[in-house]
Amino acid sequence: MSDKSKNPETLEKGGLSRRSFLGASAMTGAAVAATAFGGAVMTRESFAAAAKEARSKIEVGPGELDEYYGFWSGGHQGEVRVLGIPSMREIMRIPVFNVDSATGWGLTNESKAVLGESAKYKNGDCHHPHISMTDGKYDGKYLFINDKANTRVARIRLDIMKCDKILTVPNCQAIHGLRLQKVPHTKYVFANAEFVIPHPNDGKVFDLQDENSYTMYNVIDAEKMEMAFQIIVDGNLDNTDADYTGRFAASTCYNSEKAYDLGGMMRNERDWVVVFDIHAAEKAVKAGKFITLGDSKVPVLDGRKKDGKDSEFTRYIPVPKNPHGCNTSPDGKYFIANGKLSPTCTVIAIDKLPDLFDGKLKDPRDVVVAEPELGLGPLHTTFDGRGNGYTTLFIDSQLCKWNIEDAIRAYKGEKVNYIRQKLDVHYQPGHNHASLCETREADGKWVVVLSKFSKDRFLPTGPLHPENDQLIDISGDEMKLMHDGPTFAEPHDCIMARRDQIKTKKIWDRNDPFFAETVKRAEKDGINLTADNKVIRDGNKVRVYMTSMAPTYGVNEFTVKQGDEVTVTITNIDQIEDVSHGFVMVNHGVSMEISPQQTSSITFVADKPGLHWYYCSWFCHALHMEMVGRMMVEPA
Ligand code: K7E
Ligand code: CUA
Ligand code: CA
Repeated sequence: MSDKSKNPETLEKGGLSRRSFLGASAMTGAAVAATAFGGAVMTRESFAAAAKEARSKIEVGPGELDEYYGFWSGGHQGEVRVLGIPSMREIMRIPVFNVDSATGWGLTNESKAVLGESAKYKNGDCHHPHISMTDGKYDGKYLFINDKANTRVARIRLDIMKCDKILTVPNCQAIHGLRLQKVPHTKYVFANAEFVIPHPNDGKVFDLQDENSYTMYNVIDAEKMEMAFQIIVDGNLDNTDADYTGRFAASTCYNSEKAYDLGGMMRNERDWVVVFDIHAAEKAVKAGKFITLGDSKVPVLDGRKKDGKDSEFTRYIPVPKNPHGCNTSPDGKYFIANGKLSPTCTVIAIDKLPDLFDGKLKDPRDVVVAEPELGLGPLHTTFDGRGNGYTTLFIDSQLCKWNIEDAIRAYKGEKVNYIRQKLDVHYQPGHNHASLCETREADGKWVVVLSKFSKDRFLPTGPLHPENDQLIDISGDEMKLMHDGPTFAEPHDCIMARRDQIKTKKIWDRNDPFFAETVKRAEKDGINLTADNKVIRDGNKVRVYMTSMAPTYGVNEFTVKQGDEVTVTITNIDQIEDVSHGFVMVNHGVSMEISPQQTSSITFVADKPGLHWYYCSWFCHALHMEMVGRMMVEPA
């Protein structure tokens, strides 16, 4: 460890006092410099010593299970990944906004039904995975995640680890920040639409300063996965989080300028955090005080200031400058906005918010109780449940541990050093996430830091590098780097839950709603899916029903006419855990997974005459290679 990482004083002299704010050229300049010179680096000896100790702590031997589930966003790759902590082993991938060849996600009828209209998009960009909660603790039921690229929110059922609902958020562009209501339970998903657009967006107005150009805060019914309501805001929206009373949520805004270019977005020294009074918004919706936009029936509330006056459900708290992350401390006391272009974090006291909404506090800055200087480029803060925050410093390539109550004392003018430690991370960290940190049960054991640059940490892979997710032990007074974990583009964020909080099924339930529509269709055809092997002709539509049991399909050959639309429906009647089958029709772009007791179906056109083999793609048996069949296509 370098001296710099141990002694905040040194950094104070060498770093922070350089400037209190970064301008456009400084921000880009500093980022480039840090990238080019590799940021701060540990010596080889100190790293080797640390690594030795680390190995004993993170060792999860063959056959042993990890302590925590980690759910990683797959970024612009579009999936969710499941890791074990502390081993950082990848356990599973859950396709969501991408197309996946192994499971047939985006190819099967069941997954296309989940994707709905948006099945036409083959890409996604997910950032923020969050687990549903009851009374401020993970209940293990769902995981929600945003898609910035195509303005969607997805829900994953954690009992089967499959995506079961996708909602395209109307009237908006680019869902970025996403968090869940924590208390009394996750009734709502809160989703920030990032970009300001004209309303209606019909090509007649392009001016972002127009009063009908705005973006909205989106409140989604988590159980129905339907829009509950939307709130128009001033400026734009970046990240969000909710409190532990169920009343408030807060979002950062970096583009209060409503600018369209870099210089414009950095013009103001302060942007803001917008706080939403969810209860007041619900009341306004109930009272019918909303508008609707275009064909959409979603209630829309106006949360903008009018003639300098606040709406009944929003307050704007000025904070420096282009803030990014928004994080609620697990004691429920504070919203913390991360300054990005300011070296500070702004600490907002949630118990002062009722007075701000009631008008007892006149100046919105009165709810700010601390604004500690932490280092260059603070992006996200996480917590250990012992009163400390851990903030990623993008430009400094460090994780800064600081004490929240000491920062509050310093803000009042006391001479206290609130910085506990700075640890080099490799390199340019975005999000960080501590175990259970979004709940009352934050246990202060592990932090994962998601670094954007890996540079020299792994065997080279050509111009495109992996990210580097570092595991840090925070259980003691000192943070200790334990493990580098290369990941593919780009886990913006992750979440960790205790392994006992996630309960999964070993095999499918035959009544599972995931394939209930397919079962209904089969019943209409008079098919008993677990027993029948049958080909049904319906004009130029052919429906092939078959079972699978290692190592055979119930139907080993069928004949169709060139141009027929063929739907193959397979029910895996194996009852044995882990015996998944696949179905691939060669040269037809057809592939799917059929796990024990699951029914899967896929539809394609038999457009080529001749013999076409199909085979099982999931290795299921010593005779797996022999698990095949033939489709005979007669020329039209
Ligand atoms: Cu900071 Cu999308 Cu949460 Cu990336 S976001 S880092
Ligand atoms: Cu069935 Cu491989
Ligand atoms: Ca700004």
